[in-house]
Amino acid sequence: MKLSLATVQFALLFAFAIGHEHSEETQMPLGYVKYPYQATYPGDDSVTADSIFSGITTFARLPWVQCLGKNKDEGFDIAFLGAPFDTGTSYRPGARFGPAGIRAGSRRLTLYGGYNVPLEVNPFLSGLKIVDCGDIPVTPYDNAYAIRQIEEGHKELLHRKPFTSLGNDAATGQPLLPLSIDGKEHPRIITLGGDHTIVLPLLRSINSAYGKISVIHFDSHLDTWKPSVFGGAPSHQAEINHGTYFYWASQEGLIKNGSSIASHGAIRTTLSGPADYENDDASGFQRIEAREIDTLGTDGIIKKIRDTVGDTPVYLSIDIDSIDPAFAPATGTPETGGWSTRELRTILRGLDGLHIVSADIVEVAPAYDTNAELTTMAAADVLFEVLSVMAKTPLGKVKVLNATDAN
Ligand SMILES: [Mn+2]
Repeated sequence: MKLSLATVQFALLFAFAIGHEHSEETQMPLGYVKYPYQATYPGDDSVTADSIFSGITTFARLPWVQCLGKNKDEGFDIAFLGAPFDTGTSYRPGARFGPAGIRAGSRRLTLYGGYNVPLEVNPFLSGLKIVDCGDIPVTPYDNAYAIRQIEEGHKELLHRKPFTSLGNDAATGQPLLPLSIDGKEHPRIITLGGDHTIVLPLLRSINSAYGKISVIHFDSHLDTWKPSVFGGAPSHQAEINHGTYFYWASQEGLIKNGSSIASHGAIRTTLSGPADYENDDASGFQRIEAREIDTLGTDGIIKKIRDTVGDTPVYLSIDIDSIDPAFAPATGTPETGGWSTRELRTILRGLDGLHIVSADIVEVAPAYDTNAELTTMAAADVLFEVLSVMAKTPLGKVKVLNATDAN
């Protein structure tokens, strides 16, 4: 039987309706979280306290929209969406609490208004409708089912008409055309993981709109491992985990392959042997080792990434373990010798101008964090850079009349 998200939702709604006939009437209004920060008094158009440190937590205090539930017709331009899945983890579990942790780490993002000084943009005031869609319902009991839930939840949002249409190119005044293969405009989704397995269903969803996609992948690990190498694969389901999802994505033709188009950054894992790199090559990736930052600097790293992906539409996946555990200890498989939070943020800002169609941050496992919320704060700030880059560059291009016009 095909398990559709709609079926799951219907079942959940039905179960809920039996026990709570008047839930719609008694539930507090959902749209009360204001941006920008606005202190209000009881009765002054608010139902509860709404400040940086109180109220219900959404990413960066953005409005919560039940995109997969009662607000399924509401359009948006960029959505934050949780995928609380961690049953594909090889070492430390706990990333199912990543979405909630990252939201908590993001509370202060808009305290001063959210203007990004180096990128010269305030994504929250860029005219785009940016929302927090809450989490995809994900079962912790059945990985195959959960992976289907993540794909269908993401796909449902990805194929929603954006709130803001593309309009015209700021430089030329010519109309912007979508970058998708279906010719339609799509909103952008920033997924809060979850362990890295979620990228397989996310790329399946992305494929439905963009076809084979370039990938920029920041991680200390390859994640293109063959199932026989990573985990031993006692069953087919066990073959799909947070160390093999890129192998499968490559096998399924989801990634632009064989054309030097996908890029790993911050690699520093140990290997089963040099053959792991040969397998990684076969999956279509170019590697940037974490230690290259000592010789190339952040500018050199940025250049390597941009030379690899060119101006193709790109999906961005960030494992928090690309950052050194000194700065981001709360993760599933920590590796020392990583980049600082500052270095990763600088490199992400270096992607300014690229067409990032969607993104994720994964492997944030808050149970291992410090009391100072180092990791969840780092994750939120990293996403602030991603959001800023997205807000600056619309997902469209002007029509190229001949080959010499292309760049
Ligand atoms: Mn990793």
